[in-house]
Amino acid sequence: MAGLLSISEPHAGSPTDMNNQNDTNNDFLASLVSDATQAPKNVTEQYTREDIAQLFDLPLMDLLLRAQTIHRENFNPNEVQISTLLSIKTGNCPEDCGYCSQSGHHRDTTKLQAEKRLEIDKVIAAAKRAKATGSSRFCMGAAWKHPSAKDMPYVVELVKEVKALGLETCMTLGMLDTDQATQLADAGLDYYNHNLDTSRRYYEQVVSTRSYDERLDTLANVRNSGINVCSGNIVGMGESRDDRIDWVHELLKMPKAPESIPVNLLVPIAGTPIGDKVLAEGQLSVLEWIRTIAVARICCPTSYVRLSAGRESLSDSEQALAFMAGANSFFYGDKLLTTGNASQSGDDRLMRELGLTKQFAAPRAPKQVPVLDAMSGHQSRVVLAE
Ligand code: SAM
Ligand code: DTB
Ligand code: SF4
Repeated sequence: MAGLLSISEPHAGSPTDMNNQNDTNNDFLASLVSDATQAPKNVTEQYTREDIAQLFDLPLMDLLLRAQTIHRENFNPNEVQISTLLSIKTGNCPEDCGYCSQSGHHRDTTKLQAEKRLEIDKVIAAAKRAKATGSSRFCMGAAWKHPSAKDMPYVVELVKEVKALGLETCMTLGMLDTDQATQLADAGLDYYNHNLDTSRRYYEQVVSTRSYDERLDTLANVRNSGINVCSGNIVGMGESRDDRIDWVHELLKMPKAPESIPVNLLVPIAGTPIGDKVLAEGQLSVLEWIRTIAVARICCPTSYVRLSAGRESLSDSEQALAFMAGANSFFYGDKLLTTGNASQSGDDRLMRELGLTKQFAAPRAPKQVPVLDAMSGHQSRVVLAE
């Protein structure tokens, strides 16, 4: 941080000395530099809502420099984590998320073909292909309100089989109760994705069938089970900058920031209420998405920040700027869940041109300990020891 201050300080006699705006910015940057003699503060104490708002307001170059500096303090800046997505149950979702192709509420207009649960061997075949291409994490998504009791053995089996391939596992299946989170943790699930999507205020314009507090409850259940938390947002749904600020603030109000933060850029899908509105009125500037990435990087310095939906429409330079802003993860492979992704060959070329290398998988190795039956002395089951 001290390095950043010296870079950001105006040089003596430079024109910036006379620029009040820059003085204010530099004062702000200086105020964020921690006193090396103090114990490190946790993120919740470090950034207030006002701090987050000021970060968003910084001139873009100052914001990028600060984000890149913090990125370098916490990660190898030229290494990226890559994940491959697979939809294991597509369409006809009972939730009414206004951006989503898979909601049963919009099926007459999106015309998305719903599908049954994908067979286990097909999922494993896709996971093997993902591993062969160099992906380190395999993320399985289902269009459910929550998994049912009969879905649990299926998803538990998937976690075990995908992990056995040496891949990290991630699932996004809707809401989880404590028992379901524990079952997935015991199976060794590495990450669970459940997005807040936006601020509490704007959320009511987006979803009516699942509350913001229910999302926070699921995230708490995931956190308490020992699974890594993946929780992000969507930028460009018609929300204001205040909503993006409040979303970052929500992450900092959690007991611990998510380990993984997907920052989706809305893929406007014709036939969805939000997609149709954005297609008619125009999309948000990509630079605002890049700002959001930079602020997430600064406020959650040790989290992976992921370029998620929306990359297909971006230029190489826009993506390079997003990595400069501190993103260090992205979805790899030609498809997301129902929409296209940037092509794999294009991503390979971009990584070569940017000098980025793929991070290796490091699946969570749950420690298994035998539990002995007190009467018989036989091992009756194994449990996770954290
Ligand atoms: N059904 C599960 C759920 O919502 O909890 C998991 C799948 S859902 C598709 C995962 C996330 O993808 C959503 O929370 C949303 O943030 C993101 N997403 C869905 N449709 C999108 C779109 N059109 N553009 C950008 N992100 C989208
Ligand atoms: C996340 O935040 N983004 C991914 C993942 N988590 C599951 C999903 C993006 C979906 C984009 C729209 C689609 O393909 O249907
Ligand atoms: Fe269902 Fe998830 Fe789509 Fe919402 S985002 S409609 S919960 S699949």
